[in-house]
Amino acid sequence: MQNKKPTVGVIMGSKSDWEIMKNCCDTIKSFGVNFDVRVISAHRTPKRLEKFIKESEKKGTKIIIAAAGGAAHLAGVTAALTTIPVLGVPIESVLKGIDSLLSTAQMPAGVPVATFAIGKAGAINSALFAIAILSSTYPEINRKLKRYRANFEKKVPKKPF
Ligand code: RP5
Repeated sequence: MQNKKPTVGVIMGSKSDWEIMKNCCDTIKSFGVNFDVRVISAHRTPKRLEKFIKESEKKGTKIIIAAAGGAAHLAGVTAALTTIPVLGVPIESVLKGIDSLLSTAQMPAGVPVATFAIGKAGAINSALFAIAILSSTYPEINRKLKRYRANFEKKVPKKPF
């Protein structure tokens, strides 16, 4: 049983990714979980990435969500630098995010990145997956996740008309 409130790191390659990643942060927030959100690029700000990972390890961040578009290295490089689990969100790009998806998902064996759908669905699901990971150790988060799922039952109509 852990008492300290957990933190999820949320990083994205550019400020332009925020419109999508806001959905991720809003979802984490709705479960009352702390998050630490930054713009960090694997190729534009590699030193910032190293510093962020060192800080995250020091403060006990449980999961890092990394979003990037195009030749999306951010999640993979992050996973290479830490053993904190990394969840990757491919951001839509000039190739409609297929490049981002493959760059994030196709990690060679040894350094995994759990990869989600392109765009908004992936942003939300990465947050919900982080919540699911945390719910095995934090009963209060588990209760909230069960409530969230139960709401689907109430919201989805039984008939289409
Ligand atoms: C990636 O390049 C970012 O994650 C973003 O999705 C994409 C475009 O970045 P900007 O040119 O909009 O800054 O590194």
